[in-house]
Amino acid sequence: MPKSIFIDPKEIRKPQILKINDIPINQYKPDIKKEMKKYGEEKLLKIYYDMLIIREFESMLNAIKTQGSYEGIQYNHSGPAHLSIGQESSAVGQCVHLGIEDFIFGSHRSHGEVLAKCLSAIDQLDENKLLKMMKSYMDGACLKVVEKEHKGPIRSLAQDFVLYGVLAEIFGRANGFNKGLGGSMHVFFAPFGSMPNNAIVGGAADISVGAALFKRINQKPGTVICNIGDGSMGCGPVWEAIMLAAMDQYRTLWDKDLGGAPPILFNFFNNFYGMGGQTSGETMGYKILARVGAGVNPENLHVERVDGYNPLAVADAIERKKKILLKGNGPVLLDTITYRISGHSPSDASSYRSKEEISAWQEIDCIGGYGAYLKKNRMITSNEMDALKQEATLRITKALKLAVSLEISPRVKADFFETVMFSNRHEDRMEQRTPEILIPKKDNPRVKSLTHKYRFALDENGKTHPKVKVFSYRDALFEAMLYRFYEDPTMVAYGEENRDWGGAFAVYRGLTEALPYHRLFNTPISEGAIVGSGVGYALCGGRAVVELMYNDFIGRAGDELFNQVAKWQSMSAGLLTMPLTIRVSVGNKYGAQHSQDWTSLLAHIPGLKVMFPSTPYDAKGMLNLALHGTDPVVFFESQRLYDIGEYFVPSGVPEDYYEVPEGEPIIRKEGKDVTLLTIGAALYQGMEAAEELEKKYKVLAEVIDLRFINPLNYELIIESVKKTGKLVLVSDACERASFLHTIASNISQFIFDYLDGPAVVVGSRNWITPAAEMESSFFPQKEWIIDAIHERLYPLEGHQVTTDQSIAEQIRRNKFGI
Ligand SMILES: Cc1ncc(C[n+]2csc(CCOP(=O)(O)OP(=O)(O)O)c2C)c(N)n1
Ligand SMILES: [Mg+2]
Repeated sequence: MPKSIFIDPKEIRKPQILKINDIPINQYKPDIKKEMKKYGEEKLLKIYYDMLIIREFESMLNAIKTQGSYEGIQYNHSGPAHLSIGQESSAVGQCVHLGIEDFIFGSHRSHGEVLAKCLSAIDQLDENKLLKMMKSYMDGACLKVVEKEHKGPIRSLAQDFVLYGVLAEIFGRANGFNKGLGGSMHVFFAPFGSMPNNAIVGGAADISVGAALFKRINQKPGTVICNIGDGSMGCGPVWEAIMLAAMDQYRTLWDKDLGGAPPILFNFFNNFYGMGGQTSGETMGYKILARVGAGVNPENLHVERVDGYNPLAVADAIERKKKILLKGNGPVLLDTITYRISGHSPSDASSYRSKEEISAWQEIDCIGGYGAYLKKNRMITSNEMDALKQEATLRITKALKLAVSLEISPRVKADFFETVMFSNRHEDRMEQRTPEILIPKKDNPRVKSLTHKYRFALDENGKTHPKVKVFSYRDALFEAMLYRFYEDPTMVAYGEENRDWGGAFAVYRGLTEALPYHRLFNTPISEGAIVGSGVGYALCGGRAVVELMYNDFIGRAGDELFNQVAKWQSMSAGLLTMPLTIRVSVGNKYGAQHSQDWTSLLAHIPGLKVMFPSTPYDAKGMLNLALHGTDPVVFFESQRLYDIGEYFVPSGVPEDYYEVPEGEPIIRKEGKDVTLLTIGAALYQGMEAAEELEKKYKVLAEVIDLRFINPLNYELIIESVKKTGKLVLVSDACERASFLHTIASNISQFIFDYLDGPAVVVGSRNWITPAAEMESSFFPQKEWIIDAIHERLYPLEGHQVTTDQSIAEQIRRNKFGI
């Protein structure tokens, strides 16, 4: 807690009654005169037309999915299609007051939202600019297809471009907006402000907050709308996102000139169902979703329930809420009521709702209702309506014809995936401007104190310098952070206890003095939102470093790591980059829930770079590397290592900038008899074992510190094992399914003929981590390594085992799942 905010017991303990402000529900009053004045006839008709286009698009997909044909065109689409028939007015109404700079993120049911946002952007853009954007998008691949078939104005061409780009994406084609790598549930078109859509219910929430943070912190125009369903109100990350968005500090502590809270609107398209679970009355207790806003802050999140069946009611709400957001007075919550006439997906038999209910909503259909309103006010005739419907059908038919053809719309080749898993770029700065820093580097108290420290751990006599005088692993991480903050104006770092506390383990001590609040801040204890907002920040083009105190808390950010951080570069076909570093710390001494090494879990996730330095030299060089790249990095650190100095590079940790080459393990001690490979802090047990092997048994172990889990160059390991013929692997991760087994298995396959015996894996026990005093029975010890070599690889002359590392014991443990 910052010292500037005083918690006064006298105030806090006073008896009071908390009053909650009223929450408006469906307060919009249609008034055609006012609406005409505000929008004009052309715009009011365009709203109708956009709704028709979306309805026809979704109806076409429904026909394709259920009957395999539409307007005589046959196609079998095996992928998903979550349709929004019935919800068109809420999507189109939302975009009426949105500019291109306003972003929308969405869910699995977002075809309509993408189309609505793109169609509205087309109306706003100058034709030349529009053409330029279409020409430059994927080198014009998508434009070329629709251009051939098109006559007429550029805006009309742009509509075809959007319909085809979205449909080709849904069908998984190379000309789709994300080259077919996103598909139905992830399609987006960033140039028009339609941002990634998420197949994970509620997944867009924290990402959207990150995008809004990016806008606020970097003074970008526009707002961010997070479109999610009513079902997502039950998702933890959605609540976490709301908490992060509603922090007081934006107004109490951040620089006033910045403009206040991040401009984020959580819009719930409330169709009253999450698949079949009825949210109001069955799976939730709020009765009216809007009520939730009352719990979050004194402004009730400016919450309202809006009639999403009237596009003009939605437009009105967005116009008013946008003003609040732009003034920095957000966040905002909207409960936009709507109804999906279509099933959750085309296979949905609607067994959870009555025919009467569906009919009742069909009777007040949002397109029919709005059409009748226009007709009543003499803006359109029945014939004109028919003509518009026909035009919509023709357009959709044209897009479908192009999208189903494998000749016109091929798929990417399988090896394309290889090229988009990582962006592999190096960017000194994500934007060209001067970083916001408060003091010159040399005036920083920590920088000053570091000048007095020994940058190599040992003195001339080989004795370790006193701890307080040694430049440590923690100091090394600090230097990498500081460097990048002074280079990259977009860089932010945040997480729990990141500011005044100095980072959970004092890595950031000294950063508080150097950086304004908005570049380094504390967050709620919301690991999901910490990581997820990092995703949103990064995919908008900013560099973020987020910290999870203990790697044991990764589970709290599980979806964010598995499905968001790791996947958005490739799901966007490389259109997005992810310069996001997630610092996590492997604990010890704190028992079962704070002392496990989770590297193996992360190793299994495609799309992540995973690093684990074990020396100060590497800590700095590897964090420099991570903070220079454009890929997501999970950066493991060890609490056992924060205090240690550099023991391996005699010239010490350089003061200047340097990077460790990516994916390259390093030899820590040369040897010829056995290769001893370690990950993370296990290096030090490995070194102890190597020394004893040499001293007692004349066995020269070659110790390799893996450093990188992914990507990983096996060459050095291969060379070493070719020389020694023997491989022992050690890490603090639990033995079962440890990443060590992957390396062991790969080496066995790559150079089987060179091996004298099986690769020997020594991991932690498959238990809970015990109390500090008993940790040596859990984490691999020097004795375990030597005993394992003796029992499983080759006998060491005169060796007496003190632990049971035998094969029989391995088999016994597995039998009991331990
Ligand atoms: C985290 C997660 N849980 C479950 C699902 C399966 N699922 C897909 S859509 C859906 C219902 C979502 O309801 P809601 O958020 O109201 O959106 P709607 O489908 O009504 O548009 C469910 C349970 C999922 N995709 N993600
Ligand atoms: Mg729903």
